Amino acid sequence: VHPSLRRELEAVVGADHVLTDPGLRATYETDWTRRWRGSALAVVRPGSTDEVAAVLRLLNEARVPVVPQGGNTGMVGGSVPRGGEVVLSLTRLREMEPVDEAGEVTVGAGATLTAVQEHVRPLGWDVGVDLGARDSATIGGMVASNAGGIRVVRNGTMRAQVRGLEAVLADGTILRRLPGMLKDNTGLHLPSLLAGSEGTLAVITRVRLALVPTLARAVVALAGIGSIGDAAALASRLRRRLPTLVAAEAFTAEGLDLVVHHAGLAAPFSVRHPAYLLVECAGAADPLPELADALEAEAAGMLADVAVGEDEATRRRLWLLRERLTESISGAGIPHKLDVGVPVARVGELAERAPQVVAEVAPGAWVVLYGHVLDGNLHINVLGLDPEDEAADDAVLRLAISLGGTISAEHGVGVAKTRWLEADRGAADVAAMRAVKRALDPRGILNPGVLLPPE
Ligand code: FAD
Ligand code: S2G
Ligand code: ZN
Repeated sequence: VHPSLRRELEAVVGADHVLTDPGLRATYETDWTRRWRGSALAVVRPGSTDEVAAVLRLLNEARVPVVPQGGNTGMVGGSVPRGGEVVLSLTRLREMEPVDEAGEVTVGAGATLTAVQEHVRPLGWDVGVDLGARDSATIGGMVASNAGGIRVVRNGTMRAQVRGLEAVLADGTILRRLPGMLKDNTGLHLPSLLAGSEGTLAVITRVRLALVPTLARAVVALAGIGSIGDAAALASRLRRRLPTLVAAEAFTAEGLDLVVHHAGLAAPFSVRHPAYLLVECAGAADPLPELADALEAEAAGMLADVAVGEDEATRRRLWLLRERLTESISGAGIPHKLDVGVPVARVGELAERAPQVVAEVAPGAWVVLYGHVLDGNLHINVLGLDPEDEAADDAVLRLAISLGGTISAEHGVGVAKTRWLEADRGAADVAAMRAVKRALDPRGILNPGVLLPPE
């Protein structure tokens, strides 16, 4: 980085927070899946909203591109440099305000999900979104990528949790509407616009979250089932009966094999079933009786083996079989992770056909399927591919589009899926997105190459 620019950056954030040494930059330059990496001009770590504004003003003036970064747990290569950008790490913006008894809290963009959970749960509140990366994923990154996770069927995605935001535009302008209201009809809604913008429209510095009440009683059931499609169909019928349903996840036997092997967890049953359905019910009273009745009434011979967890430890042990899939797959190689969505009624067809379309173009590859079935969201992870070979990605993403679905249900577009954005959203939508991008970041310094394909 040019010495004068470096001196100006150091004058804003302090020399300790402008990293140019390759060794110090390294952890900021490779994504979690290890599929994307690039060398940053520098890593800059502002300690306040005003410092973010001053840094962006400098970089916008110098036309230096910026990659905003939170916990760097994103799955689509959007949080790491492609080469020559400044990585703007928001992890120092961690402060959390006292919880408002109306069930809201304002936190810094760099606060991790776990930190916020620990901050609000003792007061009887919880964050509506939960996901396996909770210890590293930051609230700012979760808003920017509109994270989904394991509670969407009950609480919606991250966009639905955001009551107010503070963010900084490329030229250093600070936008702030933090008190936030559930109903606020005063023109364009900033939180909706920035949620899912993946660091391309503004840098989020503070978030006001609407919280959900903690539910005193919970039960988890894990069952062997014939297929992912059966799991989706049964979960839909359970949702109709069970207002206490908060999660419905499914995964295949191949995934369980990896978790047992890599995470060293015990298989839940002596028999290896083709697929598994995990559901969680939670409420003020014990939800087990109604779950048992619903399974009795709706499962009609579809389930083989059922394990039930009532106490915290058993529930956690059952969840780990699902939550350890991501790291277990990464233990087996560098996966091409295709997080796609289809209408729930077509989840079965997607699960059937995805391995077939992959086999046609990549005979040596193998597929691990799992996901949030009631969100219509499967994570089609393909292993055994050359990182540069995107034939399997193309086949799966086009399959999702052909089923009336989306090329990204929760992880976003990043750099991974820009090639398919127009095939999914159409030229008109992409043009409209470009118009908004040009308006808010006219010099195009915010995360170039992410979300919108190069013109
Ligand atoms: P990063 O990875 O640092 O960045 C993500 C994107 O947001 C990038 O484009 C970046 O430029 C931008 N960004 C980051 N911070 C800011 C900011 N303050 N302002 C503006 N832009 C910003 N995701 C799900 O949706 N559901 C899941 O169930 C799920 N499970 C996961 C499980 C594991 C084990 C792992 C490793 C990841 C999982 N993820 C999941 C993916 C990831 O955790 C989410 O995408 C999360 O929202 C990323 O947060 P982060 O702070 O790590 O963001
Ligand atoms: C999950 C994590 C990323 C992946 O575990 O729900 O979102 O595809 C995923 O493994
Ligand atoms: Zn997921």
